[in-house]
Amino acid sequence: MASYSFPQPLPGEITPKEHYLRRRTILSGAGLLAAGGVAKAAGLQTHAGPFGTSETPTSRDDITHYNNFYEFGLDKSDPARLSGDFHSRPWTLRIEGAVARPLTIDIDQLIAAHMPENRVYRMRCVEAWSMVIPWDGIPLADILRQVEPLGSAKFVAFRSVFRPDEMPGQRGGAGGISWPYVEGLRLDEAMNPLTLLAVGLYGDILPSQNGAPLRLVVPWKYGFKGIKSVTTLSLVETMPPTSWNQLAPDEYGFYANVNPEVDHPRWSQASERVIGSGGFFGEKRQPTRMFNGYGEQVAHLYTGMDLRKYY
Ligand SMILES: Nc1nc2c(c(=O)[nH]1)N[C@H]1C(S)=C(S)[C@@H](COP(=O)(O)O)O[C@H]1N2
Ligand SMILES: [Mo]
Repeated sequence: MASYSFPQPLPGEITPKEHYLRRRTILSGAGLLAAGGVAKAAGLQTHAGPFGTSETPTSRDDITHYNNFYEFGLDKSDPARLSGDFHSRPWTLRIEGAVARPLTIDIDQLIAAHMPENRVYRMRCVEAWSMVIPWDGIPLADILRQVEPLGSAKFVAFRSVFRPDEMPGQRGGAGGISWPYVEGLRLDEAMNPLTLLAVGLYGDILPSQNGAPLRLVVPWKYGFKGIKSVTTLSLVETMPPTSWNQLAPDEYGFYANVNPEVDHPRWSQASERVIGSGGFFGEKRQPTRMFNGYGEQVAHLYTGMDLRKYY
């Protein structure tokens, strides 16, 4: 496999370009560019949702500068630094497969049809760190109901975008992942009220490094299930392949439920590093909770399953 490398932008280029792209995204997102008018709103129109947490959200700066998004590189700082060429608008989402009403829809039409709601969720990466993230998103169940899954549909397969011209990590063998990144959920997991398609963060349009223009959020599972920059959902009959499972099946399962009792083969999952809690004595560690603390809402999905076998 080719060694992984990417071009480095000059430091002076980064900020102005990001600002420009970000501004353009917001304007077109609000449908204001064509009119040539004055921008009235920079944020998303959202409403309060039924789920939240009392924990203090991680800072916007940490959420947008400590990322895993291998399409832009392996380092946590790469997605923020190297996503300046990525265009998240216009964007078409396609929902197909075993559904009565397949759907092809522009992201901003989707947002207009389902006003995003605020969901503050804990996020636990399989690498044993965590954040608390104020997403704005659309419950996946609302969109799936609209396409009317057929009785034969048992899983949802998700696919990310493939744009090596805009995503430097896709031009090399970043981490050995074969592009595009793919993920999957059982249909009942996808329909659970906690499962969200996020389109915003802190009330603003989702930044590229967090998976613009829409990414999956499944808060009781390890972060890698939260596939970014999704283009296609396909309702299927059999368990779909998932990127991390294909790469290292002994380390990353299809289910990937947060579980402090089932260690990763190379490290413990009993506790987690809390990003942004760092003071003089370093970041705080806290115990990891079963299903990331969402057991009341999701434990019933796994009744009778051996969670050591189905990790
Ligand atoms: N397409 C794609 N989606 C992805 C990844 C990726 O590399 N590519 N990384 C995953 C991992 S490992 C994590 S922890 C989360 C990180 O999301 P965040 O950067 O918004 O916190 O995104 C997930 N979704
Ligand atoms: Mo992760």
